[in-house]
Amino acid sequence: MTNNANLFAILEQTFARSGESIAFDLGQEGQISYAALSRRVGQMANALESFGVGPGDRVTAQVEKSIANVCLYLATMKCGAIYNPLNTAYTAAELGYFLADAEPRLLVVPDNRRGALEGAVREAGVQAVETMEADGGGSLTQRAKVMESGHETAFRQPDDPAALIYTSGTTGRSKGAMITHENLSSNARVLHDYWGFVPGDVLLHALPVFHVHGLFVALHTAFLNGSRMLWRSRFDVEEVMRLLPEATVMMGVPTFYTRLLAREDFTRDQCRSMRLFVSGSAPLLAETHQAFQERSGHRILERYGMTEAGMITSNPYQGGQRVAGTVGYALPGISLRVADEGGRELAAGDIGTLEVRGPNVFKGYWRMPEKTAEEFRDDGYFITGDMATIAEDGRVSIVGRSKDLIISGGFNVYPKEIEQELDQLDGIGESAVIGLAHPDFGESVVAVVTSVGSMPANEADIISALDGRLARFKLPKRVFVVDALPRNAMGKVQKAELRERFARTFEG
Ligand code: MCA
Ligand code: AMP
Repeated sequence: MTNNANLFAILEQTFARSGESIAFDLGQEGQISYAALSRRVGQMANALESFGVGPGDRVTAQVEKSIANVCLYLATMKCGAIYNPLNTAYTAAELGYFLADAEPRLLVVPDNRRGALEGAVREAGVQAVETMEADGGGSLTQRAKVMESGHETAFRQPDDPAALIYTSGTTGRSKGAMITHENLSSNARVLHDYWGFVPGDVLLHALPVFHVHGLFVALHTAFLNGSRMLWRSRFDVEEVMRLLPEATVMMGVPTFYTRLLAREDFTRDQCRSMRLFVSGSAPLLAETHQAFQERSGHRILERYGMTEAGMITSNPYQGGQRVAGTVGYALPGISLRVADEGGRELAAGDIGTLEVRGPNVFKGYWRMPEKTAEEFRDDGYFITGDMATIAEDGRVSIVGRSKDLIISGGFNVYPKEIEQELDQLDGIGESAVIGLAHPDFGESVVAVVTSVGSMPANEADIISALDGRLARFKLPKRVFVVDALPRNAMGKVQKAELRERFARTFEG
């Protein structure tokens, strides 16, 4: 059908052109061509429809990275439904909220999750629960295997949501960002062009596929290019070192690069066929950028984005400098400004909140019109919550965050959520959760608490009490017990003072 804005309608054209060339290279476990991928997506789409999944329905998936998982994502789009991926680290206790909010027609989880979710599934009125395991097997894949591969791609308007991605708020519960087909297709095309993808590019894919970086940025650019992907279920530094000589592009969070640098046997030689290393999701330290160049001969290209707006800025691929500590220029078609709290644009070089407008900016938060309204200006700019400067020539530097957020190894952790859990524990009076510099994760979660009652609070007990309630990456790596939290005259906890006091926690 012409003018179908469904992103899958665009991707299937490159799939058809790419035919028998390899889409996924799984090493010892074989290869999957673009033609085979198309067939599997068609079968999966028919399986989804057999559960009544249609345009506008949500499909929630908490599954490990696999080809079947990618087929599930693509098939959901093909049916015109909305894909809602969840971090595999979330506990069953955390999942209830997402199910109640998203009200999916279909939930896909590993079999060993089903029991713990029974109550939440009933309450949310989820109509079908199917399984998918880490190896891609499970009841959903079984069902797809016996289906026909022919399936017409549903017609979608540019503004129809393709995905619902939860991002935690500084206050209250997570918000589902509605990402439209146009958000995804405009961003994918811009990045494919801006980063100079060429025939024959091979992408090393070691990111998770439940977030924007691995699911959209990496997959979509490779798909548009008909590229082969060296596909790994997670970032394992040894495997990545082994595969790099076959790759031309890798996208990663800063931890990927610090882990490579920590290996003495990581050398220029491994990078001989590489064209581009991209970093994002968290700040890349200038010293990492420098050390990486010295060791590999490559200047990492740092870009900046967020769930609600996809990729926003990028250092230049060609025709300009990649400057360490900056995130480059607004991508084509995207407008940026730095503004004060009232939304007044500031002069070049002044620090303020970065605001963004363009075809990349999401439609709004799922069933939260007030929250959506709060985060947009009247003229359509979205308030990112990142503090930045824009130089005379348009170069953007992220200098901090106005939102209370910790980014640990590329995963976002909202202190408020951890504090709320801590405050419920026996023996804890009050708590403050802060992010501290960490050599591996960039920033790490640390809790500072006061003790009440006769039993003194104990670090190990506190961490194990949180285990099972919060995803492991959110657990404090350290807990300090203090007599009192520092507060200002207004009674507000002085987190900056705590960050200073405990700054050296992970040094050495
Ligand atoms: C794992 N652990 C973590 C993290 N990952 N703790 C804190 N922060 C983390 N990120 C925990 C594990 O549960 C385990 O604890 C312990 O740390 C050691 O795990 P390890 O094996 O070292 O971890 P790993 O499996 O190697 O993972 C580290 C990782 C991974 C490779 C950095 O976290 C990762 O792939 N991060 C990428 C995140 C990402 O894709 N972000 C993009 C978001 P225990 O033993 O207790 O279980 S999209 C975004 O931000 C925007 C749009 C953007 O701009 O891209
Ligand atoms: P998320 O909510 O997971 O989409 O994370 C988005 C946030 O990650 C942004 O608002 C920034 O705070 C941060 N971020 C992403 N890329 C960069 C970068 N290159 N430098 C600094 N912060 C970044």
